[in-house]
Amino acid sequence: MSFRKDFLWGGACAANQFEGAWDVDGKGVSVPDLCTNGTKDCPKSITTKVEPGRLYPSHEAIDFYHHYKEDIALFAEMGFKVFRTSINWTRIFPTGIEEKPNEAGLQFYENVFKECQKYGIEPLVTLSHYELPYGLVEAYNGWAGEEVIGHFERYCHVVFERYQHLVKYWLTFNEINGGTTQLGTTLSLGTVKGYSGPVNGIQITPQLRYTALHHQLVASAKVVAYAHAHYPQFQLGDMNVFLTAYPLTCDPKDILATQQHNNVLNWFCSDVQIRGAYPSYMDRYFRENGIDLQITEEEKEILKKGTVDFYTCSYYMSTCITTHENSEEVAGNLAGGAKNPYLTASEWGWQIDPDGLRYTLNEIYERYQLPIMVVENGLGARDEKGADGHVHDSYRIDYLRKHIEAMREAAEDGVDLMGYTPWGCIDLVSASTGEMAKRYGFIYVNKFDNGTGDLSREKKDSFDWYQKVIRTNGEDL
Ligand code: BGP
Repeated sequence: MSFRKDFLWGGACAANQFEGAWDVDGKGVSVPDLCTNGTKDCPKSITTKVEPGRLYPSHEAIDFYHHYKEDIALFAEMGFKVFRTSINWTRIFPTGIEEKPNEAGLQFYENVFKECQKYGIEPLVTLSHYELPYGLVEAYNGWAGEEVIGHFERYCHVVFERYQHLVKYWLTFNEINGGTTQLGTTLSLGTVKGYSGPVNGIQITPQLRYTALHHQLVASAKVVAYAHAHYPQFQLGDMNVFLTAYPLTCDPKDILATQQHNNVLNWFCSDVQIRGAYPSYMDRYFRENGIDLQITEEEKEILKKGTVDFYTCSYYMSTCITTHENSEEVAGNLAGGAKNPYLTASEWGWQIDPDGLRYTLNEIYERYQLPIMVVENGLGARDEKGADGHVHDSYRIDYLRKHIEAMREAAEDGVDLMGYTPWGCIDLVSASTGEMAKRYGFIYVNKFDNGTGDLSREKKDSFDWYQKVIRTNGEDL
């Protein structure tokens, strides 16, 4: 057994990390546009609130806005069946609050999706990928304000209507479970007004964080139910960052700590979005962390009605959990936790674990019995051009090959896998570092952190390799 015949091979990007053109054609300011180290175009009062010191060239990025035809042609050349991208909410509603959408923004995505259609590429669209309009931060403190739900619904209704004949697959919030962690707060919840303390350890209270996340879960359920009612041809998915965690030792205390860690971080959001209700294990967590969510009966009904059709996640790494002191921590790993002695890590401390992907996919499928798509995976690396002027990224091929092998094993185990979109299929701006230097693409973009580069595109070795993988439906790796 191997991959399904209709397996969706492709790649993934997000508007704020690759489009650039941050203020053209009526686009408003979104949260990531402000993470720019005091760029002159940004209101200074805001940049001091949002991670100053972090270079975030989302303003120009790789200028997909003006290169989309060329880029989609390259994706088509690789044989993409699907292209995951996101709609930047502020192109459609510049502050999030307007009653009427911005036609130029709507037209841009129509052009992009039609370009995909030209090559038979199915768009997979994330409705919100770290792109909250800053107007909604000012007005309501981001997702902490219940009012944002209504604004999100209006935005979704408009794009559903406009793209109903061009887009079938939708994801509501990128890595929604990132909002359970302090780290995910700024970009995913937009609650940048309510924190105090050091900018790199953004502190907002657990109460505020989980309130904001609750509003996202309700908003997601509302638009999923709406889409099911109005557009039966749509398929809607959730999207989680799956940070697989193993017990560091066989001490039962480590096993328990890992279970609890996984419940809150890896399962809570998808349990709500797939099973339609808050899981009981969260009651104790909320009690012990001073979180009091007044969930109304009406909201419970909404959550029950708005469950998704398929499960998606990003998967980059795994980590270990332990109750034992003096274990070695992993540096830079998004998941935190203890170092796994059996794994190597990327330069950024992300522990590379293809077997963990097979394990994780089995766990997810066992729990939900829904089709699964791995919508992000890949190796961030500092690509250097060889003497012949080309990037020979055998390390990336090696990483992807092992993860595709693991997916094939999972399919053999019985997991219903529907597709795979490796992250940053064309080089783009890194979300965690704000740099171009951390590259993931099959396509190299001549753009550098010091602002230089002519934005030209070049194929890396991985381009031809991935083309072959797609052509053989994952047989020839
Ligand atoms: C995920 C995000 C992406 C992406 C990716 C790689 O968490 O959904 O937006 O950036 O991680 O992370 P990074 O860019 O930090 O290397």
